[in-house]
Amino acid sequence: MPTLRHFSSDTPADTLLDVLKTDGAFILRDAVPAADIEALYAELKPYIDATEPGRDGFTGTRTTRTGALVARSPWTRALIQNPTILSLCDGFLKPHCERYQLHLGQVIRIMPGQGAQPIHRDRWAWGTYLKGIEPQLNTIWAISDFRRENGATQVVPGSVDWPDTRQPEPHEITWAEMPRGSAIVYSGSVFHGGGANTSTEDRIGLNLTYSLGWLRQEENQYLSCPPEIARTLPPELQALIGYAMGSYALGYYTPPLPPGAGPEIVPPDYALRGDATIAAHFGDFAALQSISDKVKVSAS
Ligand SMILES: O=C(O)CCC(=O)C(=O)O
Repeated sequence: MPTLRHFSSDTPADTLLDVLKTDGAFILRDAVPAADIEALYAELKPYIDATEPGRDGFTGTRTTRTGALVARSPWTRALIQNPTILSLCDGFLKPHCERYQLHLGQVIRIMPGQGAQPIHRDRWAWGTYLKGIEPQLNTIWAISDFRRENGATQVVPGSVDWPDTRQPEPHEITWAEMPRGSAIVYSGSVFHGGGANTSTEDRIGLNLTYSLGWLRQEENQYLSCPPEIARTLPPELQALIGYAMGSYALGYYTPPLPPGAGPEIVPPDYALRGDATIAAHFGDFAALQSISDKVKVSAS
């Protein structure tokens, strides 16, 4: 059986990035103290308990998926900005975009009796159109211990370059066994899936994923965390969930006001601050300049 490598949070980012690129996944061990995981779970439990299971074999009829975590859970907000994970996003995603973004936040509770989820790639959220680029970096934080019997994630190390049509043989699959407070970090290209829960306890994981800022987010953050809640968040988190331009022209909007009552073209964070003095504009001129430099077209 293949294995996943385990690392502590103080491992150099370059080492972790190399493993992410070759193995497609690793375990970040004991990255969050037990007391913080307790507090996070206490905050989320009422929402988890009230969530109905999925309706099909992929989402899992004995699995619940709970979202809107940025809006609902201050502890999750901290985890989204975990410095080790953000430095990995810097190395893995930032070379391919002006800005990366939160793609989704979801508590996945695999209950006793749930069978194994079909093995898949998370990047298939965008179909199979994207080629030759890594669009996504993912985490599942262990809120309960992850054991093979309770549904630890199935992973196929080294499958990042496989054709989309290849399915793993049983001997190519391993399980992301880890104590609570650890996380599996995996690329959008690695084959994986939820494990079967043959135990009598729930397996609870917090799935936080990040994607290139020019791609559509899987969880629509503008609806899960609308401006009235987003405006209470720190600016870095506002930008991470999407209240910032994704590039020079990506993500602007026009406040739908009467003629002359407001600016015509503003970045999305205008919805949070409503700065009446803001001049109508797309994004940062530097973002335009960086595109023009690459394609050798004059921006002036
Ligand atoms: O919960 C897990 O272990 C993995 C879930 C997963 O891969 C998915 O739902 O796409």
